[in-house]
Amino acid sequence: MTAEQKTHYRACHLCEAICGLEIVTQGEEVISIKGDKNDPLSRGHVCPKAVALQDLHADPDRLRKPMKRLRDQGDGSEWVEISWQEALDTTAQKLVEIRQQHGDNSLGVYLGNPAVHNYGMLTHPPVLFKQLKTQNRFSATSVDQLPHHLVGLWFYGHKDLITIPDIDNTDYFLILGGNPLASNGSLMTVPDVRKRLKAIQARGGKVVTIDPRRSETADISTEHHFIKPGTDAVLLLALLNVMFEKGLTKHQGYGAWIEGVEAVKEVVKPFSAEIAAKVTGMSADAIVDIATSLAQTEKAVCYGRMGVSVQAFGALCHWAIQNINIVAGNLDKPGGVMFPLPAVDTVPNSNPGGFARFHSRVRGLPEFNGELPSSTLAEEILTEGEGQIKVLFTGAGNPVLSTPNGAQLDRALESLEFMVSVDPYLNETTRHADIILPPTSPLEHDHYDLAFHGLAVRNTTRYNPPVFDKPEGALHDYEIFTALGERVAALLGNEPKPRSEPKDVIALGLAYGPYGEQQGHELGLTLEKVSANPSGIDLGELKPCLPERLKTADQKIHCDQSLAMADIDRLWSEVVEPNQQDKADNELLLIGRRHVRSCNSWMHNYKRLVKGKDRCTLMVNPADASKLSLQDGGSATVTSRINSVDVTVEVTDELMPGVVSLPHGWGHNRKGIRMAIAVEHAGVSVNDLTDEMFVDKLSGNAAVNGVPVAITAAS
Ligand SMILES: Nc1nc2c(c(=O)[nH]1)N[C@H]1C(S)=C(S)[C@@H](COP(=O)(O)OP(=O)(O)OC[C@H]3O[C@@H](n4cnc5c(=O)[nH]c(N)nc54)[C@H](O)[C@@H]3O)O[C@H]1N2
Ligand SMILES: Nc1nc2c(c(=O)[nH]1)N[C@H]1C(S)=C(S)[C@@H](COP(=O)(O)OP(=O)(O)OC[C@H]3O[C@@H](n4cnc5c(=O)[nH]c(N)nc54)[C@H](O)[C@@H]3O)O[C@H]1N2
Ligand code: SF4
Ligand SMILES: [Mo]
Repeated sequence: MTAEQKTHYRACHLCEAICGLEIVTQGEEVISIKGDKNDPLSRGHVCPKAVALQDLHADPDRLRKPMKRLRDQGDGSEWVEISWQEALDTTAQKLVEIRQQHGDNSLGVYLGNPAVHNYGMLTHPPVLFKQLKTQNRFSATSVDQLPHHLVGLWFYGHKDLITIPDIDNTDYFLILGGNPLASNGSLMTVPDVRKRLKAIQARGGKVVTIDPRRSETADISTEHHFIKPGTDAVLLLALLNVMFEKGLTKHQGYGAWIEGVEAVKEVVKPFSAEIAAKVTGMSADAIVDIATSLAQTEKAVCYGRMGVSVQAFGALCHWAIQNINIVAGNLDKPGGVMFPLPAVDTVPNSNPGGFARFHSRVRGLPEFNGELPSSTLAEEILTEGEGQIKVLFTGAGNPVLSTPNGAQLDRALESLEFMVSVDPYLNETTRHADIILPPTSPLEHDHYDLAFHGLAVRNTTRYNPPVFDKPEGALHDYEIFTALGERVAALLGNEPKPRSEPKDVIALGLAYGPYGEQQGHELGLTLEKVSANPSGIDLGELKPCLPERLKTADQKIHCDQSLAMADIDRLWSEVVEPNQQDKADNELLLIGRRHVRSCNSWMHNYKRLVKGKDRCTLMVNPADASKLSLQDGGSATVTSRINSVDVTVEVTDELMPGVVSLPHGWGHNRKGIRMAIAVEHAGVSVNDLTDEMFVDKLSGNAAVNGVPVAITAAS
């Protein structure tokens, strides 16, 4: 007898767009995955990755049982399956033992990006880590959106108060260093961004993209300007200066809760459109036009993402972006940048974050929100002395491929006394673990987007139960944290702190949230009510909420953040008037890129996503290719301060002269990886070239864009 077909509704957790899916299953099998037309946010949109969810679920390489590495046998790369009991007991024992021997900070923790897409990995890690406090905490945040959190804290008083473009109402959308057509949007949860960008143009508005590459987004923009990588801060300060000089400012309309604009006006004075033109490679006319348009278009947005966040002036760029939106009167206004109000609002009751309360042991980089920059992880493992990391916990992270100088980290991990990874794959990072604890497949647990509803261009909410039953004996990510927490508590003689299931946390969050039953809101949301609407519930457009929602101590916004303003000197000396002698003649600047069929380092094991043309290529402009005698399809050696790597060349005028681009997340050709398809499509890791010493000195965030490299033709 064949099993009956069932239709399930669930949001896709693979990227920030959180598209609604309609998934048909039969028995243990997924029959089809389509867009859910009734999802009020995604309206039926999906990208090619959604269908690969079934490949992820069925992947024979996905680990189902805990694994132990036989470190002392042969070359140390043999693994055996062990019981959960043994895996959890050994892990808890080692964590406690090594930490007792070497001190609190001998424990390092790295949590990666998928943790944010899997709500049990947001609610439950504290069950373990509240007992194992350490200053050596790291995450993908410091190779990503750290500057956004920092300006959230500075301007609005909470790291999670992040301004989001009101894309559906704006008439002028300036995008710096973001390529939502490939990424499906970031710090802007925006399914079907293409349609929404086209709609801006259809209503007579403009989309202006500033990017060293004519990206897929640039291609459908009204205007695109090339910019020399790493010079955006100069452009942004010039935009501010032009607005002040032309008397186009509108911040006066907000009232007394905006302070410090005069000081901003003073510090940006040296940044004329002409100077910015010279430094960035844009024309002065274009710069004046953009500044004027931002200020004079009734509804306008200035938005910056990876290209301006993960570069040497990431924090300064985002300080300037906040000020541009404020000075142009576009903050907290329909069609400008707004704050979503999610159904489970974590802002009121969560830690607002803090900055530079302590510093990394070896290099003295600042913490943010209790985490140190990931660029310092390897040196904290390799440098002897009090506080050296001896035991590492990774969860949903692949820092060997994702963080600068991954090659160094790859070596460092082998020197640890013990490493444990909560991860479904044996990959470049987890191959160094002593124990891998694999969680259930995403389709085997329920789903609520605790993070991304709070970053979305429209307020909506949805909760979905698991598509498949949990296999016998398997554990969800959150259960792994709970089981470890209980064991560690027993070993330390602490009372275990039980935490209710993630679902119960959400139930409370919904009922007491801004649309909740307990708040007397007309929608009266409860988990029950949300569950009864599996395609999600529309909560309406983003609405103005300032100054009421400000979390700053005095309920005001202070635009003149002194740490950012002090960083302008560094910008001047390193970017406006750099010492030309420091620059090699044949220097090019390396940047990253994303492709819609990929997702960071871990979605290359599914045939349907990796088939076709090689995507891990070094894009080079034709003029540079000819100067360097590089052939399209040929091979080149790329050399940075730290390393040399051979890559396949793709000659294209998409890139501006002097700039080359290589995507990240590749480089699967390492020994002992158990991802057969990924290994066949290995590519090279750009983070074997990026430099752990090249960081935004203000925030400590990595700088993976604008890395100086030299290139020669390889045989
Ligand atoms: N398909 C796919 N989607 C993804 C991901 C993925 O790997 N694949 N990853 C997800 C994650 S974790 C994130 S954080 C988001 C990121 O989302 P985005 O920020 O939209 O992603 P990128 O494609 O990296 O876009 C960065 C753009 O910045 C440009 N750039 C590089 N350097 C500079 C510079 O110095 N100045 C300027 N102005 N531009 C520069 C690049 O050419 C590129 O077009 O995407 C998410 N979505
Ligand atoms: N050069 C360069 N480097 C970059 C970037 C860039 O643009 N250029 N982008 C940066 C950005 S934005 C980010 S976010 C980081 C990402 O950095 P990381 O988060 O470190 O890396 P990922 O590739 O996302 O690796 C995710 C890991 O989580 C595992 N995983 C997947 N799903 C689950 C799950 O449900 N549970 C558990 N426990 N594990 C799971 C995967 O098997 C994989 O090992 O990379 C950064 N690195
Ligand atoms: S755009 Fe993102 S959320 Fe939507 S289907 Fe693709 S991977 Fe999933
Ligand atoms: Mo990211």
